[in-house]
Amino acid sequence: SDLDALDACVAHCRACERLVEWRERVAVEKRAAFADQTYWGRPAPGFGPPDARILVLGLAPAAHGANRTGRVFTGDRSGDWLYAALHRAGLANQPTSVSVDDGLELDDVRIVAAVRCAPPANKPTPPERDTCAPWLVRELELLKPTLRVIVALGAFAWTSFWPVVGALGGTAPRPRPKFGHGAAVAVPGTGVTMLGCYHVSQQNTFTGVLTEPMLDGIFAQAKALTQM
Ligand code: DU
Ligand code: SF4
Repeated sequence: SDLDALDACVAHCRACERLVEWRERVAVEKRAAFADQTYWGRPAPGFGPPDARILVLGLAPAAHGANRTGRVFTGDRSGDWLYAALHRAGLANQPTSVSVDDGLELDDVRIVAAVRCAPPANKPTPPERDTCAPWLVRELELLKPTLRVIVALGAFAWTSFWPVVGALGGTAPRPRPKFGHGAAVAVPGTGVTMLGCYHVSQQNTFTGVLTEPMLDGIFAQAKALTQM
C-alpha cells in the first residue's frame, strides 16, 4: 500500500541533525541488557493497518524501545501498557510487543509517533517536531478515508496535531483546544474526533497518574466514536 511505501521512505530520513546523531549513538552504545542485539537506530515507521479508524499518536520512539526494535512502542515499558490495553480492548491479537517478528497484529488501529526519531531525554524540540510534521501530514492524508478518532498520548502529541489538521481537510479551532485526559474535540471540517489520553510513560503509570481503567476508558470511548 501507499502506507507501506511511506514507512519504507521515512526510515531513511536524516533531516534532524541532533536526532540522527542521538539515535545512532544509542544504537552503538546500547543498553547492557541488549548488548547482543542489533539496534534499528533509525526513524520508527507507523504500525497497523492502512484502513484503521483509530490512530494512536505518540511522542517519539524510546531510545531502547522502538529505536532498538524498529517498531513503534515495541520493547519498552510504555509499549507494555499500550499494547496490553489495545489487547484488552480487542484491538490487538496479543497483549505484548517485543520485536517486529513477534506475530502482533492490530485491528482497526494504526500507531505513529509525532516525532519519529528517539530524542535525548525523550524530549524533542519544537523545531524537530516541525521538521517531522510532513511525515505526519502524509500519514494523515493516507489514513483520511477511514480515520475517525485520534488518541493523542500526552500533550506533545496533542499539540503536534493542530498545525497539520489541514491534511484531513480541517481547520484548527482558535484558541487551540486544551489537552486533558478524556478531552474530546470534534475536529472542524473532518469526521475525526481528537481524544486526549495521558501518556503511557512510566512517569504516569508508575505514579498512578494513569491507571489501567483510565486507559481502558479511552479505548472504549475511541471504539464508541468509530460506531457513530
Ligand atoms: O518509559 P519508556 O517506555 O522507555 O518510554 C520513554 C518515553 O518515550 C516516554 O515518555 C514514552 C515515550 N515513548 C513514546 O512516545 N513512543 C514509544 O514508542 C515509546 C516511548
Ligand atoms: Fe526525519 Fe522525523 Fe527523524 Fe527528524 S525526527 S530525522 S524529520 S524522521
